[in-house]
Amino acid sequence: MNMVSRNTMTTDEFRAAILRHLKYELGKDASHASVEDWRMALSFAVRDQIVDSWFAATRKTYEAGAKRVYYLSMEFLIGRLLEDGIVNLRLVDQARDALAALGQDFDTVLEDEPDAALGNGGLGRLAACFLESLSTLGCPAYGYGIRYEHGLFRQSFVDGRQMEAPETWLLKRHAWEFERPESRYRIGFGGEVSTKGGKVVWTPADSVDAEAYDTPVIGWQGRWANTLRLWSARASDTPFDLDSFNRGDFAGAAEPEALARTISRVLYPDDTTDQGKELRLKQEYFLTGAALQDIMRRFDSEHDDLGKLPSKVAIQMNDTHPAIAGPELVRILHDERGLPFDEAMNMAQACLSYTNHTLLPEALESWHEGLFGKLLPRHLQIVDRIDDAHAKAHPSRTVSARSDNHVKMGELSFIMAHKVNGVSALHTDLMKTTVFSEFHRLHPDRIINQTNGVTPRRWLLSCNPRLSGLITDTIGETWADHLEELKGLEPHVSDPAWLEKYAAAKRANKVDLANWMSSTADINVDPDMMFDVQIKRLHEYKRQHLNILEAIALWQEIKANPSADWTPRLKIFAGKAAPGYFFAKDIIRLINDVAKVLNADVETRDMLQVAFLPNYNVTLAERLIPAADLSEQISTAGKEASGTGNMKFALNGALTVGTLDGANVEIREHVGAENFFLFGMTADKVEARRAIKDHAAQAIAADPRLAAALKAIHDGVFSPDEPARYHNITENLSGPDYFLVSSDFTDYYRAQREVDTAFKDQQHWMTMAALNTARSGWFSSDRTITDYMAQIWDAKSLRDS
Ligand code: 8GP
Repeated sequence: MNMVSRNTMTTDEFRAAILRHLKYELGKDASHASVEDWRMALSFAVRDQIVDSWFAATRKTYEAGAKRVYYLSMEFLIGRLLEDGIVNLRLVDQARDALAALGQDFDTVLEDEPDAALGNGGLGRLAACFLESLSTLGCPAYGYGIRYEHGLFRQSFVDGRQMEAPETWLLKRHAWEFERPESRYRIGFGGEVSTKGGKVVWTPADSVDAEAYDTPVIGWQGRWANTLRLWSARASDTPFDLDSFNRGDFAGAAEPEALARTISRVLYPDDTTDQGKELRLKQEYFLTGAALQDIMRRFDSEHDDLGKLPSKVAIQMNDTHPAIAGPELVRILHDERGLPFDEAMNMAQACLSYTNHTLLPEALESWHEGLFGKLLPRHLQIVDRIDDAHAKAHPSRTVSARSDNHVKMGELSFIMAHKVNGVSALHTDLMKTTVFSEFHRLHPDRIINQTNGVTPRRWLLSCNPRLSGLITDTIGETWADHLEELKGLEPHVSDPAWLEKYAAAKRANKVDLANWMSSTADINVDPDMMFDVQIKRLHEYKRQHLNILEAIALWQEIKANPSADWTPRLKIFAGKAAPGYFFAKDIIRLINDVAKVLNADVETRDMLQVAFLPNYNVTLAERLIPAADLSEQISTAGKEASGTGNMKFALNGALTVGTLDGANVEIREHVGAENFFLFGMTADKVEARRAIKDHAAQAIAADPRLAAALKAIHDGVFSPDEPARYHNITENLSGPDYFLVSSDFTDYYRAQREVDTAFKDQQHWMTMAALNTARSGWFSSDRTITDYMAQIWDAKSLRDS
């Protein structure tokens, strides 16, 4: 079998494969097939190609007795998979031509696929990029997650307000998963802990079963494929209560199954709200317990000597959500396999590592011992023993995994991991000096940095065919998995003819986006305006409100001086607010209200417009990023752990206006300070600024533009029917203003005017944009994963063996 490249399949062969699936799998005749039928038939034809690589990779891994990486994550934001598969198999031309020969439009068929939103944001999308890079690099790996029936909610706007509806990606047929009824594990909750014959025995009171669904993850050129294994909850015993049914209680009869299924029904919207705490902890143990049973079963099928576990198994905890893996693995090794406790703890630690994704205090998980002990009584005992053992080994320590009657999952993860990593250089430094300073003192070698990355296959090759084509024409095609080769573009940047092609690709992407917005969202814009884009979860620390304040101030300025030489700009926003995060929802509504007023203003609308696109997801990001001129990365310094959208934008030739936060710092170092619009206070200044009484009032007093913008919001200029609608926002920004929006406004406004001036010189702007592309190769997730393999997992590539 040819493992190098799959693009040898001819269009005719491909067409025949599609028709075969349409007929025999879907039972449809071409004359009666719907778009969904065509999408499924195409997907099956692609899937056939993937399965061959998948089996070959599994065989190789067994033959080599190789170490596997297990990536445990509550979120995998995978988005659509069909185009990804086609691109990675290098079948784009064949697929497009085969469908055309069958009278179908390739893009329409791709559009039919639901976007699998099994994650909230950055952490989940990173997990998806990592899986793709693991496959591209040929590192044997599994992703373990939950097969949520409902992913992140669907967002719409009514009168500018966010509405949430369940997301139903499984309502349409899904071609990518294989149900594995034989891989089913019992997951216990509650019950008693007793001692029998000197052994501790946990007898759970309740249980559900976890059933596996496997999705193959194909790497670049189809050379390797790993597995994303998602668990679905089922009733353990009788899913259906026949007695109740026979009594006529039909709802009661179905209850056991319905209750069990609750666990995998919905993605938790975030961890800043209190609702559903118990369900969330159940989900975490459900995922982790199932994954660990599966890992141990696979290990046992290959090895007799338990001592080999750390050399065959690397388990990555994606944030603290799967942190119960520590005590669970100790429980398996000590209670079930009979290792002495200390040995079990050491062995578990040698297998486990932990990534921290946020320093926000409200996102650091901690469970009340009452709840924890009720659901996981044996684990609570084990956590106490782990913590005691750590205390004994480090008598000087002042921090513990058990305090205030809580189990602290960050501390627990730290103790149980042999490596703990942050996701950008700045974030890792801050971990060492803030949340984990005490543990860092005790374990100075444990914290390491692994700056995030993004997969260039999805985030350049697939989403931006025009730019990819130009790159391939210029430097050949090997850049797609050696992204540093983009450096080879640099000498061409000074060639006006080449730069013109670069600019033409960007402009064509903008025209596409403008057409799409006008047909789907009734937003009509001139593609020559600057497309200024902020797309990410709504959060005060990400400061979408700073961006909209700047829009208001600019609007007022244009109105005061309409004949000046303004740089026309469209500000695009997209992003979801957690359903219980009311302040963030108010910011969305404010942006929509401001958009209404500005876009209707005939005096200014040629110079400034605002659009908030609903239902941000991976697919929308793929549409927006290639068309962006300006990337807004404006978080309060010290708050954004890394960001990955910032990398996607730079790679696709958008210039960044940003603070020195997260990976912005490293992006600026790579692309060059002169190709980045910097503003704002640095992380080390933030605390001092916050300590100044009246910091916001002082900033407002010093900047009449800021004062006027806030006053307009306060006076109801954007909410004339309800002038007080946004007083909570204006009061916040002129009072506590924890995220220092007011304090950073003046410098932000200045940086934006610099952006305006720079954009006027298109030749120079495009030079800067192209240099961003040429110098962003380091931000490939292939680089990140290569470093995890060497520095954390001790895992090897089998791709070329
Ligand atoms: C995010 C960080 O906010 C972002 O800076 C980073 O790029 C990304 O992780 C990947 O490392 N964090 C989360 O998404 C996060 O903490 N999510 C939990 C609330 C679910």
